[in-house]
Amino acid sequence: MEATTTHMPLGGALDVLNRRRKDQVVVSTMTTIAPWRERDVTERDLRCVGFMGGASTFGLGVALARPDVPVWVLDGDGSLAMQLGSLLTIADAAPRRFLHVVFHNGVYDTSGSQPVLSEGRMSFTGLAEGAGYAKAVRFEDVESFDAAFDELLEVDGPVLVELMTEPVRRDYQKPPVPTEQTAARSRRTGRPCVTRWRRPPRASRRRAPPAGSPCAA
Ligand SMILES: Cc1ncc(C[n+]2csc(CCOP(=O)(O)OP(=O)(O)O)c2C)c(N)n1
Ligand SMILES: [Mg+2]
Repeated sequence: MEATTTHMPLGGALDVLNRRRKDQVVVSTMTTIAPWRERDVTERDLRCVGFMGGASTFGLGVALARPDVPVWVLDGDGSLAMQLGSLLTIADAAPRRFLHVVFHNGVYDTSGSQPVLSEGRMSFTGLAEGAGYAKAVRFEDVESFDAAFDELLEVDGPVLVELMTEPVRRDYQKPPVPTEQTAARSRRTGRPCVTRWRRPPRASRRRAPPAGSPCAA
């Protein structure tokens, strides 16, 4: 029988981390940035924005500069997939107090929920073990992650934790599939096959005009 994977909510996973948070430097990226910021923000919270795949080596730089400070990296699966070599770099440097948390939601959630390559077949735990991490563990529910977490913090790193999480932006509007009409036009003209789509209005654009503005009702 085929084993099915269950997925935990992102918020529940972040709560487990936040409850143990002390003096660690935490590098967040992608869909973890906003919800982590809503929790306890300190001057030790660093954000890796846009630089896809850079969070883990950014964290490694901090760990090498300050071996006395524990570093947690909250990484995206698509991001890590883009920079798999960073696993070797981190394993080779072997920072002792380094926790690499990969949020394995199966998609490039931030950019529109496209599936990550080889989803359902690959394992970041396997990749990290193969690269030479001291320990790598996968969790599918908040409770088992919570129960194992304190012990993991005692392990000499680098440690990778792969959290099977639910994507958060299921409502993202994807561009429509080209219609037969646009495909035929493309074949006729040799121009790219593009179907126009309208971006949903930004919340800021929907805001009511300020009182006194000629546009105010
Ligand atoms: C080098 C590079 N390529 C593409 C992008 C565009 N981009 C921004 S976020 C993102 C998806 C990130 O996916 P993942 O790391 O899985 O994080 P999630 O959004 O699922 O939390 C992409 C493709 C980028 N920022 N940098
Ligand atoms: Mg992802």
